[in-house]
Amino acid sequence: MVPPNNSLLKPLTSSAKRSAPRLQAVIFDVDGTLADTEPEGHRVAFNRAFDEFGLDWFWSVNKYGELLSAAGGKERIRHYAEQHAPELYGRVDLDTWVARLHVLKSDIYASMILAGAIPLRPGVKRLMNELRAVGIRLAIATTTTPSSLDSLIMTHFGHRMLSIFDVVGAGDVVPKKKPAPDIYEWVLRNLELPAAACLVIEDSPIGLAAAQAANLPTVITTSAYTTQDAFPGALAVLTSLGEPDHPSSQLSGEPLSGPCVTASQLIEWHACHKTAASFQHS
Ligand code: XBP
Ligand code: MG
Repeated sequence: MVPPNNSLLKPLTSSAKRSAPRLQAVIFDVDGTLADTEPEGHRVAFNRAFDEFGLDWFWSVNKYGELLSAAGGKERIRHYAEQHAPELYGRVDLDTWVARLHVLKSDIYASMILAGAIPLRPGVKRLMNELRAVGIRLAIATTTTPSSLDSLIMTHFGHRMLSIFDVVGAGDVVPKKKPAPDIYEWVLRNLELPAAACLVIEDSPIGLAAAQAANLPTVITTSAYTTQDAFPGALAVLTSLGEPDHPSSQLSGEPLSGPCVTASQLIEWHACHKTAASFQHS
């Protein structure tokens, strides 16, 4: 753990100091939040896997947007088979068949990511470095497969995911995927922190619902598929985390006080969270 460096923090307002517990961990979603992986990453990998599997399935950009209502790759394949391929959905070995197809898709996806197909979103690496520098722990809560996340982190940080994140909740560690709160509750248990001491960064309504159901204050950075969505109850909604030379635009919620989301901005928002007082007893 990197020791706190309080010189990097701006002073909190007096109301912020009074109202909330200290921010101790930031929990990041992956797809759409760390990187815009869905339209040109996961979707393309699914289509290549279908091709290699001899399926005539093709998920267009628009169709894939609809299919994102089924969180998780295996769940998405099952959902599509149920609607479009009843003969496959009726197989007695459906679970094994879906798992094999999904392993193939995940291998294709990892190769694409390791080849640098998808950049991190603006501000992600900067904010993570800032948070670690002030002693705030990092964690992951995602529906995506652990090997897919590890490829993304290796590619952009040059380290395995567990050297950056204290806790990684990914894939099938919980049976019920987002919008169920289970993955966030699993991460909180493993961080050994109450929800009140944490803050989430998400990109989708499904992710926001999962975090809110676990009582976690949530900042949204909208992604390719979620720019038109509503995010009621989010702490702040922005177009990205931004960089000093690539400013974020605020869409709603707590005001952003500079061009980009910094560690001190997250601390300030977290401290001002209006339901923080009730969280103190959770
Ligand atoms: C988004 C998802 C993922 C990916 C595919 O996850 O629903 O399932 O689309 O990943 P999140 P896998 O926003 O929670 O990161 O194929 O590896 O399941
Ligand atoms: Mg997401």
